Amino acid sequence: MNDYMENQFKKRLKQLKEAQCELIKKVNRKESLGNGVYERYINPVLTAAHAPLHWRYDLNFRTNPYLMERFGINAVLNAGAIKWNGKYLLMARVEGNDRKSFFAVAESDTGIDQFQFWHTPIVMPETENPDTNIYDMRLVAHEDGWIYGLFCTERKDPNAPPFDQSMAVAQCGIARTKNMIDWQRLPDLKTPSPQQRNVVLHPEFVDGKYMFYTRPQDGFIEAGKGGGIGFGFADTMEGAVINEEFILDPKQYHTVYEMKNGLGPAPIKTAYGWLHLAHGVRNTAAGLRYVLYLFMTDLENPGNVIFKPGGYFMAPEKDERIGDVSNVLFSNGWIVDDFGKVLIYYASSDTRMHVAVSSIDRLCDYVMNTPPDGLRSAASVETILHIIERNEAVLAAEAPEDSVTHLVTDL
Ligand code: M1P
Repeated sequence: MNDYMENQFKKRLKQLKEAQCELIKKVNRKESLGNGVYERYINPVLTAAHAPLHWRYDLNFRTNPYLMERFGINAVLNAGAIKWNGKYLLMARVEGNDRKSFFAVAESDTGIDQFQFWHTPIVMPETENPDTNIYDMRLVAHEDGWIYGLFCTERKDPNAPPFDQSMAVAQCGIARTKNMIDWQRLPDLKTPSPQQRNVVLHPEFVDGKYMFYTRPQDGFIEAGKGGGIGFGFADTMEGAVINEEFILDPKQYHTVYEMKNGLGPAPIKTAYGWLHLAHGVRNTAAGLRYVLYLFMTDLENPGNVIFKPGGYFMAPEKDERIGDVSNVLFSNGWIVDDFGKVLIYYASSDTRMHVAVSSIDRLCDYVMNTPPDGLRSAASVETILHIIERNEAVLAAEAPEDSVTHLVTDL
């Protein structure tokens, strides 16, 4: 009987190893026809199934004869990203079946596939006020020489009445490293707002100070009177304090960021301005819908928005729509690669990670030339009429047999 069980154990272990190896080695492919702004890659780049077997299973026959999972992983999402020593690294939010998230680095040679987790998760030191949950790290190689990780630290609200076990407080945790392995925890960011999430560090000093993008919020879920994406300055990272927050990108009625918004990764410096990726949230009968949008701020004054296309840049599609929190795209990591290529890492429905590819040129073109939100239906029609008018000469010059548009126009 024992021999039989041991053989079953070995067989199952072999199958588990083969399945994971096949998943990790899978080559990814670009979608054939994107929208011209970016192309999505077809397979998710990181999932719960990528979590190493030695994190999840006791691999000893004597203590785990059924080879059952001892620590389940529920989801891998919202990853920060950085290119480090020629490798593409994702600092993933790994969420266990117990709902607690932690950070773990997955590495790839290509940036678009074959991501593999490092041997152990990140051991993140705590402050004197221990974190209940940590998630959504933004990685920033700051010009001061450190790599900073800013993330959300969540703790139970000390004022929660006993009947409410869900009241929490979100704040910005800060840690830094020089090698991506050993992290030095710094005091949490202090701001005038009751709660903070989606805080991002600007990669350069501004007038000799550290600049932070913030998202002031009244409660754990509701941004409330916290008006949108804000910013503020601190003198030091070793006990960072923002005394005043300014709103740079307000939430606005009847837009994709009507309910709340938050900055994604740290902005990219381009010849025209700082390129920002953010998420916008609106409410629907089916719950909150999270989409991604872009805007650009002034090079000299990064708190001043100079271009902002209307609507979303990316929204959940096909399988991306479904997951633990459905109808959500969220991004907190992108990498500028050689020749101006940009790898945009995003999570779908709080469940898995994907990548889309674009370039600095294309993203700047998109941000600078996409019409802004006219905020009324009539303004949208006016925008389309203007595009048609500009196309008339092009349409007139086309041979009818070459043009689908002509067929439609002729009907
Ligand atoms: O569930 C969607 C997202 O909700 C939060 O984002 P925000 O603070 O903007 O509402 C975060 O908890 C994020 O992790 C999550 O993906």
